Amino acid sequence: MVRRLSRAEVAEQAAEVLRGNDRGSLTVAAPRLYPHMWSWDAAFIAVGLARMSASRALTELETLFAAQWGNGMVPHIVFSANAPLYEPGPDRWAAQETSPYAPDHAATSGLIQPPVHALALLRILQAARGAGAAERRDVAARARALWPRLLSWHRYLAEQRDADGRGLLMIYHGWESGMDNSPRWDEPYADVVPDPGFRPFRRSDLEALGEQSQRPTDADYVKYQWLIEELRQARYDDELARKSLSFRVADVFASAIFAAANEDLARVGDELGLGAGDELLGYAARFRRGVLGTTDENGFAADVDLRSDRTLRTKTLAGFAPLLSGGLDADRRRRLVDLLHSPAWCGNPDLAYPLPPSTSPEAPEFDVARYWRGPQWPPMNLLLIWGLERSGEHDAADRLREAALYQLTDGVFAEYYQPFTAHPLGSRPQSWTAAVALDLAAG
Ligand code: 9WN
Repeated sequence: MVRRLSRAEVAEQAAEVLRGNDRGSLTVAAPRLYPHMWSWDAAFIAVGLARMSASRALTELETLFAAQWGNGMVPHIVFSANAPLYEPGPDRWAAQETSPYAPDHAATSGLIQPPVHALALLRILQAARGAGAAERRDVAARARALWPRLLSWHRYLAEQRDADGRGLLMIYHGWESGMDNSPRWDEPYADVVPDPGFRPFRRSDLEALGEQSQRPTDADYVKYQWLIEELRQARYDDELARKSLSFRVADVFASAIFAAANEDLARVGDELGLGAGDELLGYAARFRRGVLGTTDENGFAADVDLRSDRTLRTKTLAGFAPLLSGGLDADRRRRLVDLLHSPAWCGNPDLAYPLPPSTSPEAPEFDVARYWRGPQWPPMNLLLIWGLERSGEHDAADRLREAALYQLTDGVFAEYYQPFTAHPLGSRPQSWTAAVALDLAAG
């Protein structure tokens, strides 16, 4: 029998995890498997840290954005020195040698991850309201200094990742979605054919975790590594990448996050007395339309393979994207929330907790243990909770919040969970899981 922690114990132990993974000005995503800073992890971590200290939470975003590229891109990994081996490491990316935009003071990857950062910044400012006057003033001043970097990140995404203005972000790699081996990408990956002479590198992930059945397969990994090679050959140049890469997909979930992030960044800008509100709300509207344009009769959204222009209708939790971006009419929003509660998702009778699996148990690709192909991921629960709240679906948000917190009362803070047995999987303790636990426990 697992001993269940009280809400206060969850908060206490989660804070302990974040302190243990804190390296001063950044929190590593996980001590062994991911010993560096990851972009969207950092945003979730900041949301959790804000429950302890708004000032320290802001430091997390400052560290990430200090590694921003000259063209506004925020890299998906910022490498820390003297960390255990992680492949692909800085040598593989060779960012500084390859792109004029890469910063010279930080080693980074050359990909992006979903833009959750403005959602985090808004929450940091909200947390700062409860702090003393000196911290409040300090956080506001630093947020004002950071804000132009978020604006240039959003401009990069709108201009370079949606060059034709359809309101959907183009990604160059499954890693850019943050849902690496999700069935969302099976079809586009079928067209990725590594050069026969290409030598893939070490599976540091398997060495750290020792559990092959919970990670992407070797066949997946060769493609992941090959795409980095292609991107490096394109010199991380977006114009070239848009034409040449063998993986180019419109990511509907990241696009919905981006719509929400533009609204939140506009709100932060307003609060801090900064401009660009119209521009940001314009992006929000464009991406809201883009997401809605992919939906079916239930409001369930789809990705698009931009090389073949095929719509990718897989049953993954990315389909709930419109809850985040908004704009569904009341009928379809009702149907989408009903779908979320149906046996295909949270209402599945075999689930240990009524939380959305990353892939529907009714989908042929569903796998109980393998990474993004079935397990439940705490930060995704939080995103859906936020989406339901944004959509005015407060009862549904509360139900999800309660189940999400209960799952984390096992005190393990695992990367992901087996949906039928609630068994903790992947790396542990995982920082963003602890951060989500802290946020949920704070209520
Ligand atoms: C590749 C850090 C990251 C998360 C991703 C998750 C996983 C990396 C990996 O770990 O991706 O970026 O090595 O598998 O899929 O969402 O940000 O926690």
